[in-house]
Amino acid sequence: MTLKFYYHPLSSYCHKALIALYEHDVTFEPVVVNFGDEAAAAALHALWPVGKFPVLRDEERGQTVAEATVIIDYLESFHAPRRLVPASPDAAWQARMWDRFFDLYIHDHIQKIVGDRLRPEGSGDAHGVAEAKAKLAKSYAIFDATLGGKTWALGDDYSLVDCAASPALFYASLAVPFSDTTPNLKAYYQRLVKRPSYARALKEAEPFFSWVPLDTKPTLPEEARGAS
Ligand SMILES: N[C@@H](CCC(=O)N[C@@H](CS)C(=O)NCC(=O)O)C(=O)O
Repeated sequence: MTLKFYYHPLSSYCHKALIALYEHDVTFEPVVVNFGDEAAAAALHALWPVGKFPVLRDEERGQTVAEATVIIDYLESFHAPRRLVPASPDAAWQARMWDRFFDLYIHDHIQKIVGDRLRPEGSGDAHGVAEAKAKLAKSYAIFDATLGGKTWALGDDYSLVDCAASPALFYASLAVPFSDTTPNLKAYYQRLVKRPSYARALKEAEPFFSWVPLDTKPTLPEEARGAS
């Protein structure tokens, strides 16, 4: 098989790229990396010394591709028939901007909160966590206003931004639940978890949900039950 996807079913940034693989219905070999397994972690580092996943290895083209957004771009350039990054220049820069928004202003904040729970006893950063939670609430409000009545982040077509938004919102909402002040966001989230590509990724993550180091553990959303 020419494409190998290094990931873990629970990892949020891996979900982002996995959604695109499922959206495109691309054939690939899943390689589950458990960081607790030294050999598996070393194999990932050998491919991508940064040591983070997702990583895509294209054996046929001899390329190693890291960073979820870049993997999505790469799939579109070489392996996928349809576009998750819109072709029109105006829609394309908006897709890029909101992709950055979800990574930097939602996803990274929930990573900060989760990361804090993994720190050794006594070395937590309570101030940083409180700040991250406040920033999440602010980002929710910003996106709720931007989204308005649109079905997907950019309008009628499911895009890169929706791939980014799905895991970011899934995990962020465990730490900072959506409130009635962001009804557009709440309804959008329900559409995201029902999308077959994300419902499938969530179903595959479900056996690992108890590993999430937050007080509120994830549960498979009702909308994602029955996904295959
Ligand atoms: N900017 C990267 C972020 C990737 C990332 O943070 N991956 C996490 C899992 S969600 C990871 O590999 N964590 C392990 C580590 O940092 O050691 C992307 O967009 O792909």
